[in-house]
Amino acid sequence: MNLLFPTETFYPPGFLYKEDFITGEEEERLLQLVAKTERHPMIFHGYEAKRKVASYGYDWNFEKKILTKGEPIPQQYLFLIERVTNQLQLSREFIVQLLVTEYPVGSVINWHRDAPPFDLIAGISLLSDCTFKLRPYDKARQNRNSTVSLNVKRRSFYAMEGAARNEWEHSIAPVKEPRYSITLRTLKQ
Ligand SMILES: O=C(O)CCC(=O)C(=O)O
Repeated sequence: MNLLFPTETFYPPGFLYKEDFITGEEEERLLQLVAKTERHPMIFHGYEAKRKVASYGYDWNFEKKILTKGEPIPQQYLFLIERVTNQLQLSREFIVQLLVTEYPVGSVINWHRDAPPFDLIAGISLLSDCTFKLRPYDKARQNRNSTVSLNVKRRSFYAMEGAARNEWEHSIAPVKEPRYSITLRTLKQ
């Protein structure tokens, strides 16, 4: 279709997206770090998901609905945390969790809002792109046109706060190639 005026991608208020947030070399460094990290199957609302995770700092247990404090965030992730906090104009001490997620081919993350104790969520994508979807959390606001579907690229960064985090939910469609993500979170005050 040849549009006279290019259409701008709509992002829900509070959603930020930046491509090429890290270089190929930095991505490689992070993938090597992730490869050395022990990842365990994600249990989400009673089901073992296909994806695997490793959590540092605070962790939300979806089964027991409690926040626990685990291993500190390894120093090797500091450059990434600083890049994210500089981007968001936030002091780096506010980042209380770093979650590594491995998505084997075909794995998904179903519609959800983030865990209750966390506030801002930032995600860095590694190795492959994914289809990232957002839709209003309130069922009454959901309709045929209310789902926003984005091609979130490898090496990109997204952040969700405010309405995008609280009034919208998100999901990732089955990945066509292995994907990793690093998710950083702040705590609600
Ligand atoms: O992999 C991603 O980018 C999304 C992660 C996510 O939604 C979550 O951990 O709750």
